[in-house]
Amino acid sequence: MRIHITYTGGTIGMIDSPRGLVPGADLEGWLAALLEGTELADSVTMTSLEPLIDSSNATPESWQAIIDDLRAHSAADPDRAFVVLHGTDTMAYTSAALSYALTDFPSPVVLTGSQLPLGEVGSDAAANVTGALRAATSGRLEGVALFFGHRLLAGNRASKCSSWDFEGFESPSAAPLAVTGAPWRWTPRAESGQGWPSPAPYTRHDVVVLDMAPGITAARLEALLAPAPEAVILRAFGVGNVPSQEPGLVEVLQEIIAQGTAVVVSSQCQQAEVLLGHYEAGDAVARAGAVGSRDMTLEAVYAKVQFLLSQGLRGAELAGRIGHSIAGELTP
Ligand code: ASN
Repeated sequence: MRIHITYTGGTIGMIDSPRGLVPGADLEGWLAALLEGTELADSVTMTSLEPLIDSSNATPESWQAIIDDLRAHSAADPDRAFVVLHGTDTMAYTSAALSYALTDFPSPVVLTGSQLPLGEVGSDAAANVTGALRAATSGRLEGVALFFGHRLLAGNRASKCSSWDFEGFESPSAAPLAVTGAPWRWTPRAESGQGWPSPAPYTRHDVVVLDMAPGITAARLEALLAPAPEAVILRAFGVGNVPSQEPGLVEVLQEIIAQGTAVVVSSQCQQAEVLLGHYEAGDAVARAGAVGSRDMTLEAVYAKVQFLLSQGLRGAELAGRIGHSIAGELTP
């Protein structure tokens, strides 16, 4: 099977510089050596996106550049499988973003990267790239996934959980799609989505992610939300609780919702089921028109809000779509 690799940057292809790690390794040469003598030796093509970036510099436009590359190569050869090499810092945002925009894509897409550059002894780069290639060509995968450490995770259920561990990603609310071994153990994916045919391209929208903390005042929240963004993701406590006894705090949210800003309440718990009516502390924001993010990761919610804004949805219409699965990003 032929495979196309979209190389976007990240530690995997970085080298030392006086300013710290920067892209610059001979990734193509390394990959050719890695695959020499295997059945994949002559089946891989690669695009290096310009410029190669540390993924902390990624934006919705970067997500779109990957999507454009995938679609261009799929149009040329629909039987291909696809791997995206990406920095780990925002890989879970990108994998979620790709999952919404590629529900009509005919081939599986697997993202991976590494904690150590490919040139370092003991690097996790080779294991992750070969694992991603194996997953992409397995014939058992649909949609967008993320391979890291020893696990294949649904792309819109994954979250970076460690800045150093070779098992750097978790899927807190969904079982891994596969675990490596001899043989790999596969678990059928439980969730599916409604899909989104012919999505408009990602464009960058003004979305604020805001953490609640004990003692936050209405004045501070108001200042953080001025001028009003297009959408707010409020990282609240537990099942989505917001301080309800802080004078004026919920009113600030009511006010921006009334002005047309969508407010999505998520949780600071990595594993959460956001249920806004469960406590009085969450009910007030729900009555104001905020919606809960259910069991989506922050990365999945953020990318979903950017996706829906890019499709032209705003305010209550956007909020109303948050609880509906596009690509299996939440448990129904
Ligand atoms: N800063 C790097 C990146 O996200 C981290 C990594 O790839 N391990 O591009």
